[in-house]
Amino acid sequence: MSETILILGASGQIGNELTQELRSIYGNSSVIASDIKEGNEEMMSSGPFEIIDATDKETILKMVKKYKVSQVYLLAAMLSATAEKFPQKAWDLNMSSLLGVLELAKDKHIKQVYWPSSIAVFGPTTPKENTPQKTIIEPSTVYGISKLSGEFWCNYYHEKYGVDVRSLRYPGVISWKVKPGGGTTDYAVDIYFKAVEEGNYECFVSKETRLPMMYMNDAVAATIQLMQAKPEDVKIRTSYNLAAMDFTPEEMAVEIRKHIPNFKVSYKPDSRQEIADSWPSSIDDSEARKDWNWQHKFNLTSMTSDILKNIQN
Ligand code: VAH
Repeated sequence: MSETILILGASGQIGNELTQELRSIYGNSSVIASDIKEGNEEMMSSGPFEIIDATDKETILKMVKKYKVSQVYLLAAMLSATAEKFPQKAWDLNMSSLLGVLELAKDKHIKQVYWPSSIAVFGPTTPKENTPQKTIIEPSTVYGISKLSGEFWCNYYHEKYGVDVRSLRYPGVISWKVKPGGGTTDYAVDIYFKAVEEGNYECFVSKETRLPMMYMNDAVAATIQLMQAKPEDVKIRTSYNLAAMDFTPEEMAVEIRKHIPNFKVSYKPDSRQEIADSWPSSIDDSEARKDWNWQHKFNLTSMTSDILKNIQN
């Protein structure tokens, strides 16, 4: 049976690249992109686009019926740093959008749901090294609280109503096509652009801040691989730990200097340092590798050369 996919939040950092990859697999006309604002030229010109607010369940249902949608990818969310500035708005956007889509699946309007969680579910009491799938989860950020709640709503709708909802705890995701908005890990994107454009970067977290990170290519591949896995292989219905690498801004600078020798970094930690300090420094994703054969492809060296090559072109 052919799939028709609706992406909510398609203009965002991950939504944009998921849209392109899904269109290359399922066909441009089978992947409807949507957001509250239009996306980049590549996305807008390659297939159908609708203006949809992810919290507007009625409009989502109308579009599901209009396009006979079978799968919804819900990428719309307010990220960690912005969520600390607008807690109630973040909670409303992140939670009502998820509950609305889960209800559509429960009422059989759609067959499958993808919803991203994050390593932000973990808090300062979580073991920091090789954080296991099941461990202490006491988030200290609004974003982390919304992701923790969302994970257990997903599990509830799966257990109680048989909803086929699947989720990944993304690490910091690094890309060059569409910049992220309002994240704590955004420094790991900004640093590449500033290295090319200005030859120096003022980093808003300390040089020894170690965080789990992943290249966008791997994050998109993992997402689609999970959604295409056999239902019986998806054994975790809260959200899977997902990992590729972990590094500090200083290790990034050393890698960048292999391409831009005089690149300089200064450090001026701001309020995002406290958020970063509450998160793990590395993740154990052995369940994902065991249950549905997850395997990352990019490390800091190969990601850095790929990003700089694309930005400099
Ligand atoms: C953020 N990029 O910084 C997101 C992500 C693990 C971090 O959830 O908020």
